[in-house]
Amino acid sequence: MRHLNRFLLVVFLTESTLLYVQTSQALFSDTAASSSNTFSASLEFPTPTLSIANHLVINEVYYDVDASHTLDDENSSEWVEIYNPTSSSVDLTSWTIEDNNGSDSLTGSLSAGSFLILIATDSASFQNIWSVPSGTNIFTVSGLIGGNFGLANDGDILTLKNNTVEIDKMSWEGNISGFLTGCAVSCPGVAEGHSLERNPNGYDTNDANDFDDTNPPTPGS
Ligand SMILES: [Ca+2]
Ligand SMILES: [Ca+2]
Ligand SMILES: [Ca+2]
Ligand SMILES: [Ca+2]
Repeated sequence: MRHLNRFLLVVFLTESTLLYVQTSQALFSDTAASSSNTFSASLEFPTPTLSIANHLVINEVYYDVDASHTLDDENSSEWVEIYNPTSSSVDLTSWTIEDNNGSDSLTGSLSAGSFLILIATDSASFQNIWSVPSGTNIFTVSGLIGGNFGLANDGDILTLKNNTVEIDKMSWEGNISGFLTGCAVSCPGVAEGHSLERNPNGYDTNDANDFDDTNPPTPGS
């Protein structure tokens, strides 16, 4: 009788072990299937829409010039990149760009997905010190960019207008008027030789954080 009991105990233990292994395998395959399902489902989620503007934007600003990119002086070596993120060409007749103390008239047109670099020197000198993609629009403004004093390193604002309609604006450091949010006390600025650039190009939520500290700057791309 003791032998029979021992035999039954062995049979019970063996079957329990098998059942446990089968259950473990079943659990494992259920988990694997579940993970797989989750992964498949995530592929079907829509890609979030980034806030790319549906109008021209001030896309990159090189306001704090370093020695290796200085031509005659600081202010004549500054530049501003305008970007057209829309699917249509824009006629720039009657468009202006303003800083804190003056404005410049633009001219020509900017085709869809293209960049325009506003400079305060001649195009050849500019392209000697900056690598600009061929075909990029470059426009020399009258005098300095904005008003008589160029783009102040400790804070300034740029406003892009079509006639009197404000299309885009941004500011940096001590000037906090260029954004709705993101710089209540002072706006982000950059070290000498860096630029402020929208990331990605055309990204515009009217927040100071739409711009990144970019080094090296990228005029025309
Ligand atoms: Ca400057
Ligand atoms: Ca200024
Ligand atoms: Ca804006
Ligand atoms: Ca750029």
